[in-house]
Amino acid sequence: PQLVLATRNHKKLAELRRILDEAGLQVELAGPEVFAEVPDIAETGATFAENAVLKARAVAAATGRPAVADDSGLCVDALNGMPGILSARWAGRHGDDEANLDLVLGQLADLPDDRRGAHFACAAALALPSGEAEVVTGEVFGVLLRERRGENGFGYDPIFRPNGYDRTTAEMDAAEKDAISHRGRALRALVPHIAARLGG
Ligand code: ITT
Repeated sequence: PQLVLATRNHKKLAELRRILDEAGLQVELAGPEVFAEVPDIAETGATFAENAVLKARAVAAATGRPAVADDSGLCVDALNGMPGILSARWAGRHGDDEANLDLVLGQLADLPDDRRGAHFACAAALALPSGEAEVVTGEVFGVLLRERRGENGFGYDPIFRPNGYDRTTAEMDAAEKDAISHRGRALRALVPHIAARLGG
C-alpha cells in the first residue's frame, strides 16, 4: 500500500522524501493530493512524540493508508527548551519562519556565546489504518548564532550551527544536513519499522 507523508510543510516534505529515498526505502509514496484531502489536525500533544503519533494516526485513519508524520522543533537551552513543540508558531502565525527566527534572535540578543546552546528534535511516527503506531526520535546539538547565515533548509536553519561544524545547517547542502540532522536521524531509525510493516 502507498505510504502517505503526512505534512503540510513543503520544505519538510522535501526532506522526508529525500531521506527515505536515500535510505533505500522501496515503498511507494502517495502523492501530496492524498494528504491534501485530510482535515486539519489539532496538535494537542505535550511532546514531539505525542504530536507525531497524533498526526500519523489521524492521516492513516482518514486515508486508509499507512502514514508517516514528523513533529519537530528547536529547543533552546536558555529558553528552557522553548520554542520546542511551538516552533512553527512561536511568533504567532503558524509557519511564519522569518518572524519565528527574528523572535528567537531577539530573545537571545543579550546572551553570551557560551550560553547559546540549542538542539533540533524530531519525532517520526509510522501509523497504520488499524491505529497501530511506532515512534522514534532524533536530535542534533549546536549553538545559535547572532545573525543569519546561508540560504538552504528552512525554519531556524540560518542561525543553527551544529557542534563540530563551522557552518549553519542553512549553509550545508541537502546531503550534509540530512547526514546529521534530527530529521535524518529519526527517519533512518524509522525505516526498519516501515520495511517490517510494509515490505521494501
Ligand atoms: P506539519 O505539522 O504539517 O508537518 P509544521 O511546519 O507545522 O508542519 P511542526 O509542527 O513539526 O511542523 O513544526 C516544525 C517547526 O520547527 C518548523 O516550522 C520550523 O520552524 C522548525 N523546524 C523543524 N525542523 C527544522 C529544520 O530541519 N530546520 C529548521 N527549522 C526546523
